[in-house]
Amino acid sequence: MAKKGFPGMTQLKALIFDVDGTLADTERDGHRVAFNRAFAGAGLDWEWDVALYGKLLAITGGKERIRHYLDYYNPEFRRPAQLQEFIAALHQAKTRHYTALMAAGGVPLRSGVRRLLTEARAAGLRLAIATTTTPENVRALLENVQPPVPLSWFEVVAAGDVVDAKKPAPDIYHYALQHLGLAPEQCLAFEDSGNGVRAARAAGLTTLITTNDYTHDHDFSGARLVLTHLGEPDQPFDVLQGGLPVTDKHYVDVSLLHALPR
Ligand code: XBP
Ligand code: MG
Repeated sequence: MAKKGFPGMTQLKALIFDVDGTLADTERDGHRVAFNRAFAGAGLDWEWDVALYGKLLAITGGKERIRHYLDYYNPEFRRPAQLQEFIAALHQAKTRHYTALMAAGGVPLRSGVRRLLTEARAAGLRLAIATTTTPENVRALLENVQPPVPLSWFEVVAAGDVVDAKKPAPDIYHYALQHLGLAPEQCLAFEDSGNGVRAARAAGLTTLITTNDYTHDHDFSGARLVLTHLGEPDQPFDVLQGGLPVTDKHYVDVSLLHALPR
């Protein structure tokens, strides 16, 4: 079997992408705004500002995040008897607001994402998604970037409640690997957050991080490489942690990924 990278390394077969913060900066101007619109629509005076939302991102998953907010930031709120149903209904409204926001102009893909997806497909690498967000949100993001990215580019879309435990638990990565029929050594994970790298590493995946405004100070120990973004030939990345494989490029392409030790 032809092997790239250094001797003994299993051949790279698939790339598994997180969505929020990794494919696009969806949190501040997408999810956060959608939560606030859902709260207002339900007659609640809750307002998640940019700073508070950064703290709430410690908990992945929208329903889990709302419950955490009530537990730690709004304990005075008089909870309805059916709290779980109340949160689920709020969250459904939030998903409607989020998908409408994407349809109304959306959030662009991050630097280098479209190029890397395109090059990876051309090179025969398989693609998958592993995210805590709701599946409709993944579709809404990809359908509304310009030009749209077909969801069918991703052989497996592992999202939301298909597993019981969300990131930092490894479950969503286990699910993606199982449906790809691959071992973790045959794949690379792309993440943007501390919870994301913990999930991917716990599933045995080598992980490449691209940071953003909400995550640049997270603990990325265990990541193979931490970059500011994937980059483009005219938009080089900065390396924040980890060693680059020998390359004269300062953007992430397929040859760099093959050379990255796993
Ligand atoms: C993303 C999230 C998600 C979204 C909200 O985490 O935490 O919960 O903010 O999505 P990651 P839902 O990028 O680590 O997967 O409201 O649809 O749950
Ligand atoms: Mg993320």
